Amino acid sequence: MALQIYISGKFYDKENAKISVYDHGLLYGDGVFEGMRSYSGKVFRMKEHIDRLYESANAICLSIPMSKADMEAAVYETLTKNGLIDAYIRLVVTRGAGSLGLDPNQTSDPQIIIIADSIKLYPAEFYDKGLKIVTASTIRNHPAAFSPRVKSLNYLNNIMAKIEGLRAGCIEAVMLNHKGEVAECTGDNIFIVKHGVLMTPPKDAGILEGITRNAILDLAKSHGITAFEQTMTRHDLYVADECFLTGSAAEVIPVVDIDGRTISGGKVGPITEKLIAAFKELVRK
Ligand code: PXG
Repeated sequence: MALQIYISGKFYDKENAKISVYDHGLLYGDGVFEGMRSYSGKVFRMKEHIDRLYESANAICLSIPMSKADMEAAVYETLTKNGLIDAYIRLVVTRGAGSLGLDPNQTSDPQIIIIADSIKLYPAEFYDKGLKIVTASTIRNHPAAFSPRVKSLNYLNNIMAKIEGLRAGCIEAVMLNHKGEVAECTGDNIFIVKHGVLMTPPKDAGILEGITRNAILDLAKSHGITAFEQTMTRHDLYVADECFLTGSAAEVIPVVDIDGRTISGGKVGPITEKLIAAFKELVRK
């Protein structure tokens, strides 16, 4: 059976799952989304993802025409319909179809799309050997322009940084904020370890407050690892003892080279290893 895609209350075969070319989600990137994971049939930190989706929607003055409880039920229905247990779930809410022109008041029917598909992680070798990443010259969205805390359908900034990374032979790239401080990667948050202490840029560095990031901060505490939010520069990355990235799709992935500087002796560090194991255990629970 073809993959079943949920669109606003109905299921469609993958090849027939379509929305209007007048949808402002397409025309202007006017919409919000979430990416989450299910493990053994249970969605990891579903409430946090749904809350962030509704917060993102509220920030762009988009009212989602569905309750949070119904949204959660629709996510599980999509998983069940596709017989998926361990899956990646993409939730998208668009402004809906309207007339040409920016005016959101000329749109109607926000579209709710749920895609549950098999998991696409980075190639397995990177989890063992670690990633090489570079700093992109494209900075993260200026918080005074449009908050990077909104998970909107406007990802071009990050895509430009991703292209820079790919052209340098890297599958992820570090993005700085408008002050030149480390913000995050194009689709992942960043952590470093220095002298046994775990650090990650603060929310006000202009980042998406990742749900995996928060899970790692909690895990560090419960495993006796000192962890805090810390403003950092590229230099802090270069002299770090360990570095790793977090995201719903990536989970926890080690970094061993940043802009040509070897981190952690080119091997996965001990605290990174400990947290990878702790995260695996957490999602299995
Ligand atoms: N920063 C950015 C900019 C992100 O987009 C994260 C951090 C990690 O957040 P979570 O809550 O997932 O721990 C993200 C989210 C994909 C994909 O399909 C992944 C993300 C965004 C868009 C697409 O690989 N990661």
